[in-house]
Amino acid sequence: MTDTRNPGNGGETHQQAGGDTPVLTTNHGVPISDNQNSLKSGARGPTLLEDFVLREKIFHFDHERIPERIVHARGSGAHGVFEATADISDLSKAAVFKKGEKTETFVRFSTVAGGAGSVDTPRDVRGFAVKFYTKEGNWDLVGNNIPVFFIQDAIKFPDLVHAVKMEADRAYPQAGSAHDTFWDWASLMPETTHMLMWAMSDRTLPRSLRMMEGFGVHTFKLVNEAGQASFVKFHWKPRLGIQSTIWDEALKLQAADNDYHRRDLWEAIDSGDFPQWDLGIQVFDEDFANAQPYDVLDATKLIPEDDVPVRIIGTLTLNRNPDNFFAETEQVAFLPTNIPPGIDFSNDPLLQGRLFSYMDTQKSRLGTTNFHQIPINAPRCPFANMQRDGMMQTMVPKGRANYEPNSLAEHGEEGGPREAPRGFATANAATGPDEQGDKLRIRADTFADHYSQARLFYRSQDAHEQAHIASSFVFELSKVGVLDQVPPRMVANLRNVDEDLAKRVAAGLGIDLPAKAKAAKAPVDMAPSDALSIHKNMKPTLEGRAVGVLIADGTDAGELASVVKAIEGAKAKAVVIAPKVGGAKLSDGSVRKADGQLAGTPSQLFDAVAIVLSADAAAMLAKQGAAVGFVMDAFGHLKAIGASDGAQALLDKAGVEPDEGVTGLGKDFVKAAARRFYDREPKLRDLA
Ligand code: HDE
Repeated sequence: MTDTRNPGNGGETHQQAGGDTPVLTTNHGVPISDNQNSLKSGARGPTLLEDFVLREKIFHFDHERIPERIVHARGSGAHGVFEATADISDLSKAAVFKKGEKTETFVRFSTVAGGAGSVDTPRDVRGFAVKFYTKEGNWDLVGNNIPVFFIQDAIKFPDLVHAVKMEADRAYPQAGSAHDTFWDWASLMPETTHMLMWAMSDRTLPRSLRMMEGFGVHTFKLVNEAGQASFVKFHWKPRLGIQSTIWDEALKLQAADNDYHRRDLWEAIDSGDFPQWDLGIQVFDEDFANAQPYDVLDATKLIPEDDVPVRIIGTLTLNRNPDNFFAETEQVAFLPTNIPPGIDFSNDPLLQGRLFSYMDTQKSRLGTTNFHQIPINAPRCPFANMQRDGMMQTMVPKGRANYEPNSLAEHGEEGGPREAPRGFATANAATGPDEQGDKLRIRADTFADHYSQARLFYRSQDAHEQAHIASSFVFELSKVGVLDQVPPRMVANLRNVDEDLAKRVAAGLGIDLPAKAKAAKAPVDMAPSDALSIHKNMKPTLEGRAVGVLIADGTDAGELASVVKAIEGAKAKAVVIAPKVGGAKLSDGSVRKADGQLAGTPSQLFDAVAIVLSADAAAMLAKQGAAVGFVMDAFGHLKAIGASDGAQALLDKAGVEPDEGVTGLGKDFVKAAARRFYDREPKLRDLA
């Protein structure tokens, strides 16, 4: 039905309730019959204070925002399921690990430094937080896409975050570490060096949230039924392999699509292309821990996979997009303190600080101690205790049993819940030797080596990756403004990592090589580890990726159809781009609608491009910046370019030189499209 009561003046096209369409009401259930006009005294008179419909609507709107997360403000979430695939009952009694057990999950990926409205592709660490709604309560594995952290002790976290976020007086830059205060602080904190190597590598430029690893970072413990504990590190291994963009591409992605990662995740899940990760564990004991040259309680250190291989114990599948961003992704509250029996904390001083922080931050963000009752946070298993009341209490406990012990049941009243026969108290009984001693503000000597693992990381990279790291240091330090002392201080630290790296960064900045910084403990050489390199772990697959297919009037219909078929056959998305979004008239007279307009759909959005043009169209497009840029950037971003014979004029104009990655449109294109051509890079840009 259409509302015609106020013809021509707001309301004439609005649907009214009836049939399946529910009635619009206030928050208190009063029906609203006019949602277009406020209540006035006379048609042109003042609005009346008694208009509770208007007041309630505006009142609620005024309070729609809650404080954003102090870190990790920008995030994307998805529902999923975790299936345990290995029997590790000898290690942990946790129900979530029972072979065959399926556990509902909610995952939130995030950038760290930027605000909620910032872009998806800055150079930044990514959060990888997983909430498992296990039978024995929620387990939150709140990790990152990098296995180590900037600092060793929680007491330094506010300094780190203040330094990296926008500067206090000017409120810029947003979402980036390339500024004075971050590098001032980092260069004074040698313990950041290992994490800085990761942060300056392409790990912080993921191609997709679906193509990055995740790590629990800290050493945790697994506890079995007998109460025996083992140390454990958690790893998420993406089924699609690791893939990163390169810096120039990431910069241009910020312009092309602010929501690049969020959209990619949403669309993949929406189309049934469910992203998957395997959960791996590195398990070791006290003897192994004591034999290492680093401390396993130090979150700036990893355990090389060559020393303790990663054992796969389950698979996470993200299979459902949130119904509502605010209710789920924004309100989800991760707590590292959420662990079920069978998993336990270690004494890592960074982890210990986190155990305090998260509960606290949720109260500030969500406004009430009852945030656990919000559906996305509530356990899926029953929960009951004597905690009562508080703001926004939604549960209605019956009876008088709000204390324990009680004997109310003896009189036939509800006595309420009682202690579990099996739970944390028993799990904690034997989780490693007790550490005791004087009360001290001190850091163990075993935390003193800040450089060996930074060196290990750098030396485990291939030559292209090393060049990217050196160039990132140059770029970031080149953005340090007035603080002249900072770049040399940073390079002085880098001399402890690798002399060649330090020289490259100094040369790139145009500064003299400073004296080596004094190391708290002299670094040692560790055996390079292939697991630390992205390039050594990329999967030569097009699966889950996207290829931009550029067409124009005159494109050969057969060629287009076969290249699209080949791309889709390789489980990738073929996205057709044309100068006009209405499409292009193909050689057979048919019109192929475009998925994107050339001017607004640059090639950085794709993993490879196919240029399917007639000679006339190529000559015409060679005069258009968007078309030339499309091809030039694809080449510059080291992507495969498959081209029809007719496309040559455009390729020439874009400066494309023949190499392994420049192919025709046949099978060799789809094979090439699964790769990046890093060997091309030194010919195209000066890297440090
Ligand atoms: Fe966090 N961190 N963090 N963090 N962190 C937060 O909690 C904090 C650390 C991580 O998608 C906050 O709910 C302290 C390491 C992720 O909702 C806050 C310390 C790692 C997320 C907080 C750390 C992380 C957060 C902000 C040092 C990787 C996003 C909002 C002791 C292992 C979770 C919130 C989401 C969020 C504190 C260090 C990962 C303020 C004090 C190390 C993925 O509580």
